Amino acid sequence: MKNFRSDFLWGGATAANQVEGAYLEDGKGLSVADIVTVGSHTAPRRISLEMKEEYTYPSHTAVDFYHHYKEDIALFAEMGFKAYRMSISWARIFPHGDDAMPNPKGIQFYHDVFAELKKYAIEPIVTISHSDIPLAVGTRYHGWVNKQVIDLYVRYAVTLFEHYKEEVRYWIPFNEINDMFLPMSALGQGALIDPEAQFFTQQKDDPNERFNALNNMMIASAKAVIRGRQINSNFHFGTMICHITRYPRTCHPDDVLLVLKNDLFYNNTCADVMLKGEYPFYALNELEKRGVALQLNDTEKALLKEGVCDYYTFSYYQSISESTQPFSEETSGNIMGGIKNPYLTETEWNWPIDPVGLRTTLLKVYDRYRVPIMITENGIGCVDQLEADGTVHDDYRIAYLRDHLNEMRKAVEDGVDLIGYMAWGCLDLISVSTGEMKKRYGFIYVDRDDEGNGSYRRIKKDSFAWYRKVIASNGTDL
Ligand code: BGP
Repeated sequence: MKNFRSDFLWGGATAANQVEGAYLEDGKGLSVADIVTVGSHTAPRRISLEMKEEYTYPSHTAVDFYHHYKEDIALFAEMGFKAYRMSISWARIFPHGDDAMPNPKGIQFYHDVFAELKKYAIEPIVTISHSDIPLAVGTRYHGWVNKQVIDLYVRYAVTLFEHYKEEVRYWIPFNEINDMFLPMSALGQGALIDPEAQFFTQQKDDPNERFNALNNMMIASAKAVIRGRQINSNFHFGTMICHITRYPRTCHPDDVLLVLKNDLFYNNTCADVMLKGEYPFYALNELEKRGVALQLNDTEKALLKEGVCDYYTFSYYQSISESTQPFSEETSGNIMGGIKNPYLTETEWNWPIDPVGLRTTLLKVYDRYRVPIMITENGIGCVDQLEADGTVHDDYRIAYLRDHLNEMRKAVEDGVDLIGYMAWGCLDLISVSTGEMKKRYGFIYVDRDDEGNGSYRRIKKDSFAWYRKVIASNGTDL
């Protein structure tokens, strides 16, 4: 029976704007993430260009990884991490995106982080852009809709490749690039900056602009991949897809067709471009139907063909159910929700819990792309209780992860070439959808609340020892 490969990359994942804090320290510029206020389950986050005092901006302090990275990485090492997925803050390297020179203190910070990881033989997996572009790229250039931003990004990426070519092998050009399929996420990617907007709610949207912004991001990725391989032929580049596994709510043929069409469009388009080098027929037709005129010339088409990634990564939190018929009960989810699935339970934030869906996804994705796969995000956001004796009993998190790892193991037995698993938010961090701190994912509790108060002390949850045992047994002891 097949088991996880002996060099399986067990680890965890975070993103700069959700952990680092120090938002203006050592020359960092403002990022789009720095102008988004805290929200809640019911109140959406706001974009506020003016930095109003009455608002809390969670990224400004986050969980202060910037000053705690040594302690945090030591804790990752104690769990036995083989890899750590992190992102680099573009605005720490180029504070305005178009600065004449990179910021030396920003460059140094990541050298220091990589050196610390190396001490413990932890492989860095680096996301170049995780919903975090310099604000000036949004305000001066109107973000990714402007083709000049392709060059700014490539310059930024090449700067990283040159500086970190001895320290980093695994790169991910963009986090969840297909989030751009949804208007609400275009803001996070800096595709447009609308000061009136509320984050993660439907705002005025121009699909032509949005899909062209996405197209520019994929051209930028291809160009960066080509340049990166020239700098170090051992670099690996991964696409990162927000994979929403979809089920027909009924077996009515119309529901089956609906799910197939949405799967082709939302899940496959970006992965096809970034792994096969061209848009799939379905997406091209669909975009045309939606009035999108893709600005993609023959030179750019050739770049997409040449600059393909070599491994597939995705985030998986839940599945959604869809139907052409009306159903009243709905669920939430990562980026999008669906209709309530009577066979699944849900998290406190109403995200369906579906471990089998992970196996289904792995089989489907491997069958389509036949490249090594890495799960770069998976986990459960919960309100954790810090007990008076300094313990956190998160058995619900252990249960969620155990069930998912079990299905992941079965997918390996099925023959899927899986190379790694990064638990999302291995260290408690700021939630993207709500900006809240109380929605926690970590094995490590951070003492900080939604107003930014707290000692920032790190505390091991029960899941910490559990994950250490999982890694020590290479996934056989769940
Ligand atoms: C993904 C993002 C992550 C992360 C995760 C959990 O879409 O890539 O950055 O935040 O979702 O979502 P949330 O923080 O809203 O619970």
